[in-house]
Amino acid sequence: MSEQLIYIDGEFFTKSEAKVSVFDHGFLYGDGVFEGIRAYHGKVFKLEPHIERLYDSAKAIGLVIPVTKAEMSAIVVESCRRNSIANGYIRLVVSRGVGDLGLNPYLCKKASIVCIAATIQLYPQELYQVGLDIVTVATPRNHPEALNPRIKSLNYMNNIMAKMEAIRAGVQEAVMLNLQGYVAECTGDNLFILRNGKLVTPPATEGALEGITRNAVIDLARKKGIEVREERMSRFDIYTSQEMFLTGTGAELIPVVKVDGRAIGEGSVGPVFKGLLADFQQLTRVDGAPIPGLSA
Ligand code: PXG
Repeated sequence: MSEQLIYIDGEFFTKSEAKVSVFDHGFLYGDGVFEGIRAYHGKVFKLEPHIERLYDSAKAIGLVIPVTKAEMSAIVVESCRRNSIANGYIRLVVSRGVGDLGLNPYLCKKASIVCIAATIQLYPQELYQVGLDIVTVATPRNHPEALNPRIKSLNYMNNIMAKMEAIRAGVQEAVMLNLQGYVAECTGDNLFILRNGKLVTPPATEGALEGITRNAVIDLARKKGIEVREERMSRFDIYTSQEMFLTGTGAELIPVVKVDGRAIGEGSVGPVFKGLLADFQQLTRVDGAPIPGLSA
């Protein structure tokens, strides 16, 4: 395969030549925003909502993106085309750009755009069949008035600290609570439980990113006639649920069978999850912005 081509500010560079300045405030301060997007079957899945969320995140941190949404969409599609990525993962990053040493973002002249089209696997394949064992961690999700979790910012320290706690506890993922002690989300995924026949997920206002996979699953469940509620939940609700699963662009849909040592339901992957996974896989076949030459 020819060398990977990475988009930086209007040009494509080979992987070895794709470099950004050490004075970029994305590197110095985590000052910027990003999206993780997937391509399936030659189409960029849910491209429009990802682009919308990127611009909303940028708006919230007062960052002006120097291209239009249509141009940004074209950058993503072209990155996939040039790298022959029909099924893969796209990392789209907008940083504050090159500035001085010193926080002042207004000294950064122009935001920088990077797009990497590649592949990703977040969890070992077998965990998708047997389900995850996860724990609640002590690190609370960021307070929304400090750094709103609805912003997909380049500063993932909060999530990384939680991920470290999980790994040190011998598991792969962490349930994060908000400062009130209610369930928010996992480190890079939203979470759902099935309780009394209804699917429940925390509202974004409880300290979660409004996940695009999450929203797709909500739509699919409602189409199936499953009642879905965006409702505040506590760990009690998780422990006493019949099923649980996580959603995210990286993780896709992955079942959870144990939380803090409590088996969820029967402690095995449940039927509602299996049905939604099949529907999601079907959706990835039909939804998405076609990549020229790769789309069936
Ligand atoms: N919450 C957080 C904190 C996330 O970072 C999600 C929820 C799910 O959102 P989407 O829109 O993807 O359904 C995310 C997304 C990675 C990785 O490398 C993480 C995400 C996406 C892709 C890759 O760990 N997180």
